[in-house]
Amino acid sequence: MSQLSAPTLRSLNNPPTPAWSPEDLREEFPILQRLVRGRRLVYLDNAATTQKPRVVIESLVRYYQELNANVHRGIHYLSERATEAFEQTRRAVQRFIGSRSAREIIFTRGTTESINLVAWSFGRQFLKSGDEILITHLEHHSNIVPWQMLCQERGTILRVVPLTPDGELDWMAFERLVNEKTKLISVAHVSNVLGTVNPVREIVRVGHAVGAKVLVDGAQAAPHLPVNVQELDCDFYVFSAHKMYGPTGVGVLYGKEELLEAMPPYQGGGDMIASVTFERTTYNVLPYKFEAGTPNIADVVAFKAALDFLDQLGMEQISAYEDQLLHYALQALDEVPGLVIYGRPQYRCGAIAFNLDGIHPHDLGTILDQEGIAIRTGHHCAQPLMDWLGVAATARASLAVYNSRQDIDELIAGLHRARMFFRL
Ligand code: 7TS
Repeated sequence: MSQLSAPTLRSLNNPPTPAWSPEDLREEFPILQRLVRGRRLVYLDNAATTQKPRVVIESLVRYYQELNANVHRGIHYLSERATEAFEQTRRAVQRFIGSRSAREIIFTRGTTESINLVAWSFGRQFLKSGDEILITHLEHHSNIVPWQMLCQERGTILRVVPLTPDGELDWMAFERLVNEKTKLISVAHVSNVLGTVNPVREIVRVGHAVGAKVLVDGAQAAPHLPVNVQELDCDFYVFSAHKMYGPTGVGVLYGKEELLEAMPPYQGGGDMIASVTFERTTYNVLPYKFEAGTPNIADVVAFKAALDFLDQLGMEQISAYEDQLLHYALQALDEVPGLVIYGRPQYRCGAIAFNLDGIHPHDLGTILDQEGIAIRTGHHCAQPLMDWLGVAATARASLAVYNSRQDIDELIAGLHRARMFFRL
C-alpha cells in the first residue's frame, strides 16, 4: 500500500523550518498559562479538542460586543456586518482546503453532523437496497453509526476494509472489496487512535473507477496536514473547527457542487428556502440549502481567526514540526519498559495510542492527571478498532503545535512514576 500512497506529508529530506517555536506559541494560549493541580499544564489531548489561542477568544468576544445580529435576513447595519463576517469565514475555509467555490462549503455543528448530513441527504437520494458502503476498521463511531442507521433503513450493505498488523489499511483487501455495487466509500484521512494517514488520493482513484463517491473524514487531518480537496478529488471532505484551534459547535462539509446540487435538503426551516406556500416550497441555492435555521454565527466568525492562525504558522511547517515531535515521542515511549504502542503505520500524524503493561489505562490517566498531564484513555469512540487491537481501552497522547519536547519529557517522567507507584 505504502508504495502506492502519496499522502500529503512533506518530504522528510527537506522539511520547511518553522518561523515560530512551540514555547512562543504556548504564550498565545491563555489556558496554557494556568496551573492544573498546581502544576504546569501538559495538554496532550488535542485529538479530542485543541486549546484556543487568544486571537480566537478575542474574535468571539468582539463578535458579541460589536457585530451581533442575525445573518442573511436583516438590512440593518449590524446584520450586514455579521453576514459579511460569517461569509468571510466561508471564503477562508474555501481557500484553506482549496475548493473551487464557496458554494461548496456548508457549515454544520461538526464532523459528526457533516457525516450525518451526507448519510441522510445523499444516502436517501442515491443509495438503494443491495448497494454497498465501504468503510475501514479504524473509523471513529461518527463514521460508522450513521451508515449503519442508513443501511437499516435502506437495505444497503456496510462493508469494512481490514487493517494490516501495522495498523494501515489493507490495500489488497480494499481493492478486493471495491466493486460495481460500491456506491460510497467513507474513510478517515487520519486515524484518531493510531495516527495512520490513509492514502486517500488512491482510495478516491479506485472508488471513482467503479463510480463510487468518496467521503473523507478529515477531523484528524485538517489540524495537522495541508489539505487540498481538488488534488484529492474527493466528493466530500468533513472536519471540525474545535480540533483546529477554533470554537466548538462548528464543522464543515465540503461537497462537489454538482453533487450538492443533486442532493435534497437535510433539514427544513428558515434560510434554506427560496419561497414557501402551503402547496409548494422551493429551496435556496447552495450553500444555504443545507443551512436551515440560525447558524452558529459567533463561532463561525471566530473560526476565521483560527484559520488565519494556522495560515500564519503554515500547514507545511506545522506538519514538519509535529512530525519531528511525534518521532521524538515515539522513540521516548519505546524506551519505557512494558510500554506497548499500537500501530506502526509508515505515514502517521497526531495521535499515539499505548498501554503500560500491568496498569489499566484509566489508572494511568488518573495518575498523570494528578501531575497536570492531560491524556485521553478509553476506547476513543473507536470500539471496533479496540476489538481489532484486542484491548478494551488504551491511553492516547495527541499533539498540537504548542506541544514541545518538554511536554513529552514530562509525560515520560510521569509514566516512570506510574510504574514506580504500581511497583512495576
Ligand atoms: N471523526 C474522527 C476521525 C474523529 O477523530 C472525531 C472526533 C470525529 C469524527 C467526530 O468529531 P466531532 O467534532 O463531530 O465530535 N474524535 C475525538 C477523539 O478522538 N476524542 O474525542 C473526540
